[in-house]
Amino acid sequence: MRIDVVSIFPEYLAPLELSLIGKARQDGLLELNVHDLRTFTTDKHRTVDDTPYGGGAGMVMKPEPWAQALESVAKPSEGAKPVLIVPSPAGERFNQALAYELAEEEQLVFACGRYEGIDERVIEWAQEHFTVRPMSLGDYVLNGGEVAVLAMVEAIGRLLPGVVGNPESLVEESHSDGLLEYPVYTKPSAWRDYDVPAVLLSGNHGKIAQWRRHEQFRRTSERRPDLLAEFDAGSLSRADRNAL
Ligand code: 6GU
Repeated sequence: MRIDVVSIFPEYLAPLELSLIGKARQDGLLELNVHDLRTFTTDKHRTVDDTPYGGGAGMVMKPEPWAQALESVAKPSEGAKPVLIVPSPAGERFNQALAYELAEEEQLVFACGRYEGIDERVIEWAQEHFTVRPMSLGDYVLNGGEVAVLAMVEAIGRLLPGVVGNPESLVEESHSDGLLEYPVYTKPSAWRDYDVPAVLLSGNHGKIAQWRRHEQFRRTSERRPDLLAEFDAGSLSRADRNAL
């Protein structure tokens, strides 16, 4: 996969050189390029923003630097349009299902807006060259798209083949099956006034699996009842019904 990020703060993306994603880049599993939007301006002051038509607070990002930047990074392969992700609190909610879907793409381009956002005509124009996906992390406001890109690139990048050493760790994690993950424990079995649940020390693997499934449902209904409402009851196995 190839990922291009366009931002006026390229240094904000430096953490993508670290840890799992940094290693994936070094290993050639992921090609990731960060571009400074200002290099696509043509005026002396390298202007990227201006006042909003219709009035109001704040500044809006000018369209032409964005068009220059996006045209320069787009690498359509075999006629397939790259996906342009525009981080915005006004976007579609990003989730694990979308991470899996986007992990299948040849190229992702992230357009990090700042200020009050990017001139809307860029979003319309970009549809000629990209599949455009405005995306939000959740219902709160960040100062710009950069932090959201860190989150989305990590969520997508770890799903690429070879990035996570043991692919089994992707199976039994929160959201992989629409439920939250069960709680985990390690040694010592007695710690301060707290004991590890006895079933986990029993060696009974059927009982352990049932307990873990039950904890997944319990946690999900307590913390994220919205997920449980979406959970497809039709897909419940006999073991799930026993765990409920
Ligand atoms: Cl993707 N961008 C911004 N600016 N704020 C957000 C967000 C994205 N997701 C939640 N808040």
